[in-house]
Amino acid sequence: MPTITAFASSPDRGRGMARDMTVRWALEEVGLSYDVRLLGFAEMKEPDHLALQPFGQIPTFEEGDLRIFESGAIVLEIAGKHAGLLPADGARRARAIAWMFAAHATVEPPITELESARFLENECHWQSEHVAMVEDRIATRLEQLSGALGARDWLEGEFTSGDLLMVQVLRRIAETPLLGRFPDLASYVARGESRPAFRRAYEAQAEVFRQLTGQD
Ligand code: GTB
Repeated sequence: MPTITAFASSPDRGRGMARDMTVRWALEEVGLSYDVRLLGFAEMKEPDHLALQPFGQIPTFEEGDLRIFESGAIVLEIAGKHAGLLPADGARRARAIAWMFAAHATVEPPITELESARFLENECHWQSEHVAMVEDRIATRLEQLSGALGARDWLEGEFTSGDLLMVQVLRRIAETPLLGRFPDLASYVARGESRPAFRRAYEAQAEVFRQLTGQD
């Protein structure tokens, strides 16, 4: 059974925004049971964890001799070994993998930049201009993504690990007006969140917060 790492005390208070959620969801999609090792912030920077994750972050994935980090790489490893996340046909499989890279390398960067601009630049007189500029860049990406999705439920017709990563990236702006400007993408995210595997993964990480705090 693989073991993943997650925050012992997630700053998202159980809302499934930390990246162990991505890995949990992939494991649930392929029907693989897993153990979770919960880590405090100090433990994440200690040599034992740095040997697993050079940047002192979660998530990591261990199974037998295999020890990997980076949520996208972990999902690719799971999807490559177990049916349910990647099409069998070579060309379709390659397209699904392209969407995985697109989620993390093309759509996510301006979303990460928006979070930094919002939370770390409060003292900067140019914050509002920076936020507006980054929001425009995100809107461009969303418009392009919406065009690529078209009338389909999933980016390549059937659900793949490309959709899993893309939905996880879009969830980060679900509480901003940006996603609401693209009702098709908001529905796409809702479709992802309504998958039974997503719900199981969400509940599992929310339970960590409930156990920690006794709160819902
Ligand atoms: N590229 C890596 C991957 O995809 O695996 C990024 C991993 C990463 O960012 N890990 C974060 C971490 O360990 C947790 S998920 N941070 C601690 C550190 O760097 O010291 C990012 C995250 C954290 C919290 C929220 N939140 O509270 O809403 C959302 C997302």
